[in-house]
Amino acid sequence: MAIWDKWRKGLERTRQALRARLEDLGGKGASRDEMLDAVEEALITADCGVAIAREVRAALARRPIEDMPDAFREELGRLAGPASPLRFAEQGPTVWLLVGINGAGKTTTAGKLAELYGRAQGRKVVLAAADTYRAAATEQLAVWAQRAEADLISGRERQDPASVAFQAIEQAEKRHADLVIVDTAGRLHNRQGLLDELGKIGRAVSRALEGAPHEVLLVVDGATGQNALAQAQGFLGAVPLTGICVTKLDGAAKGGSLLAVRKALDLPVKLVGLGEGLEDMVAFDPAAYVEGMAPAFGAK
Ligand SMILES: Nc1nc2c(ncn2[C@@H]2O[C@H](COP(=O)(O)OP(=O)(O)O)[C@@H](O)[C@H]2O)c(=O)[nH]1
Ligand SMILES: [Mg+2]
Repeated sequence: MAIWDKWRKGLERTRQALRARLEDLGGKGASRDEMLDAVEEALITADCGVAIAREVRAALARRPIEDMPDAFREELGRLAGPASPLRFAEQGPTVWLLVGINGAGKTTTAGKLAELYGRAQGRKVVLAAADTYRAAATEQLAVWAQRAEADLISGRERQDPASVAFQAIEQAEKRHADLVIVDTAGRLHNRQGLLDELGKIGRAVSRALEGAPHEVLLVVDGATGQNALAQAQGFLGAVPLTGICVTKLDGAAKGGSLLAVRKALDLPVKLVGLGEGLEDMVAFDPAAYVEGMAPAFGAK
């Protein structure tokens, strides 16, 4: 499937929710205030949150009425931020660390990244199973490793996750792998325990390889809408995050949560998950996002 079709299909539910609010505005002589109300409501329906909905409303209020459809798209684009490519090492293996709460989509994302930036682009990938609390977590990553033709490095059950990450990088260097993707656990006995562990993994990765990790990506579940925000904020401070991966944008009419998370964390969105399959991950493309989200005013 062409990339733009993936975006359009993935964001279909959000687009329909927006359309339901905006379709009556075209060519029917809606007043300026009716239009602004509809836009604000539509954005709240799509889970952009009240702050963003008001911000967009205020920006549109400054524009002539005939500009509103374009201004709406421009505002979404501005709030989405620029595209921000993932960082690779100049030499030796690149290391990306995935963090986020349980169920956010880390393990699935690790597999999809191994496909997108590994197999599909001719890079040799090592997947590191640093969620050692459940045997099932390693098994799940092993399935993805097989699908994406990546190597899997796993520890013993309960082995220190930081040491698994360290070993994975050592192995990657030995095997001349290009990319190491470290999957981590999302739940521990308490939040501080989790943050301490992530900090330790981050330090182990830096010790294993100068300049690593090249990305620390916070994986957030976009289908939880505004709850994604609370999830994300809980991770600030554990490890220095470099970007956001918003998963499950296909799962609900809550595509606007991406804007809320980006604004709250002030970090670039780098990746978006648009489905459960191996190829359902795309680099974030603000233009495609806006296109996928925004129905034309008045469109049926
Ligand atoms: N629809 C959809 N489901 C996803 C996406 N990413 C992950 N999932 C599903 O979310 C669930 C939890 O994912 P998992 O990777 O195990 O989360 P983890 O606990 O963070 O490792 C699984 O059922 C995945 O198939 C996505 O982009 N779209
Ligand atoms: Mg997992």
